[in-house]
Amino acid sequence: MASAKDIFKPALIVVDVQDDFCPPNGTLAVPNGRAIIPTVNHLLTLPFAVKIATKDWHPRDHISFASNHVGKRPFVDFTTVVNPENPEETYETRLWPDHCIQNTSGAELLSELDVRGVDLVVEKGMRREVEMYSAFFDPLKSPRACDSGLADVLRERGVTDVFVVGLAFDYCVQATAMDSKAEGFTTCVVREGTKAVDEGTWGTVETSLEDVGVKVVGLDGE
Ligand code: VGL
Ligand code: ZN
Repeated sequence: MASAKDIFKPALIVVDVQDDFCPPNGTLAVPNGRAIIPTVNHLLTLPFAVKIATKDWHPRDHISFASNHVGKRPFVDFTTVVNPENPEETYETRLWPDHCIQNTSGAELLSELDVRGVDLVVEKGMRREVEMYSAFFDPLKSPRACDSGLADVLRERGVTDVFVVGLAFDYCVQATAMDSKAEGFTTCVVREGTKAVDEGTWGTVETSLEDVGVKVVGLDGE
């Protein structure tokens, strides 16, 4: 007899497969970002209980853009963010070139992405004053500034397992997979379906994912 333990209801989360994250024209192009497309489109044909695409969706004055800070350079400098509700809580966030500005062409999902398979698009990063790599929550702890509602969507649909792909492995994919696991979903990142901003950090990122119980698996399951 089937028990609750046998239930397997997988969800697919396709993180930030947007023009600005892809060569050749993306303002924050992830090296070889387009190489993930065949894998992602293949996964989008499979019978997941729900398939979600996320979009980084920033206002023009977003805190993560180096251009909004005098004398700061993208990819190199960081800025400190203070939690207005809890001034003791701060975090450092890396500064980026302007990217994924709401309603610009760079913020669109890649035209090669087979969006017919996508059930729901989740936007994130709309609040000017907080960085939000994860598709679930911003990094502030008390109180959180943003909850995209994604965890509730997955729970409402009875999802047990979450498969994460997209861009970039070392930022939004990692943060999304970690929050997914912390929300109680069995979570895997599919290796062929993601690329890193900094390929050199792959091993460190994989170790930090595995330390919290997120598996990084190949399409062959290994
Ligand atoms: C991302 C940097 C800034 C990502 C988003 O999607 O990984 N990285 N914003
Ligand atoms: Zn961003």
